[in-house]
Amino acid sequence: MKRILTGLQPTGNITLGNYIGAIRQMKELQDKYDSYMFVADMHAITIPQDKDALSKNTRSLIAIYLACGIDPDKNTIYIQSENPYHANLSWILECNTYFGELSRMTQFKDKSSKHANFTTGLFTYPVLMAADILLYDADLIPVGIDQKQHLEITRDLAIRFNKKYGDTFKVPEPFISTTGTKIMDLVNPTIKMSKSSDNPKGIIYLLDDIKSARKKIMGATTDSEMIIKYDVENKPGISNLINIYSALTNKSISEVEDEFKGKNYGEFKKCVADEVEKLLTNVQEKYKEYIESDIIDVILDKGMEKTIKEAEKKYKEVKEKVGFKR
Ligand code: ATP
Ligand code: LTN
Repeated sequence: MKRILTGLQPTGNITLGNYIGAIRQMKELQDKYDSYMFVADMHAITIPQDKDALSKNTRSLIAIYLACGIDPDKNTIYIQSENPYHANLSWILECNTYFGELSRMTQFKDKSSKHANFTTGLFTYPVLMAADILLYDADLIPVGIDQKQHLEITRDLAIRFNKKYGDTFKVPEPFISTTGTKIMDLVNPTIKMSKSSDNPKGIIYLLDDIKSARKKIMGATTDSEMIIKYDVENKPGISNLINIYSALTNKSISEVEDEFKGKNYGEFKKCVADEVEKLLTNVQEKYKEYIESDIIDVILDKGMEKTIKEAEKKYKEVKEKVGFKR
């Protein structure tokens, strides 16, 4: 059985973008693949985090996974920082990564430009991500398109290491769905909807109050053309809403365009808001049950034990290959 693996950072409240780009895909694929889903808390601290918020967000993210339908019987669910081998492998990979290739990462350029002072962790972030993946011989990595460049470097590192030290790592493939790869901010549809951005009006959080989520959709920036047509360049707002509707209903872009031919933006937005409401209501009901329950710790202990064992084996192989042995 092929293995899929993905992680989300506990950097804030989970957004509709995170759901559509990553969680939804894992949910759809979990029946057909051996699935690994984790919380990337070590990636989160590449940007300063409040320690109480970090641990609260970590637990909350597990409850969100479960509430969104990630089945603990079909998935190995774990927290990155509970397994020391991620950082250990990352170091060895860092010593096989060029400064120049990390300097080209657009996420690094983007995030470092927003902070007067940024850490070396932010710079080496993609290497830790490569370690997350290569430790477990994952085949497919479901992510939003913003992570594609990090997967390319993961592949390059795996190939480079295999060439230098002999076959060690499986070379993973990105798994990027054809719809909803990048959900945009509702107020400014030319930037990504991101959980750490500071204008909540443009972001639907999965735990948003339903009324306010509907309001955000109804108030989303559009254009004056009054035609429901997918055209990212000239109609970014409408195209974003089409993407959201298409992802939540499993309809293709052209099916959505046909469905709303001749309708006005108000009618279209109301239908998008209905779909968002359905999703949020369902997720929030389940979230309430999980966040209070001890089941989270049972699942995490199991995931930690299993992944430490597996990662230890792979790390030992790597360690010996690079010459860390007596
Ligand atoms: P941050 O703002 O802290 O960078 P984020 O909202 O970008 O967070 P991540 O934790 O970096 O979220 O990403 C988790 C997953 O969600 C990744 O697979 C990423 O590709 C996906 N993702 C994030 N934002 C979007 C979006 N707007 N549209 C589609 N997928 C997204
Ligand atoms: N960098 C990713 C989170 C992440 C990840 C991973 C995703 C960390 N390690 C391994 C897939 C596989 C992000 O910010 N979305």
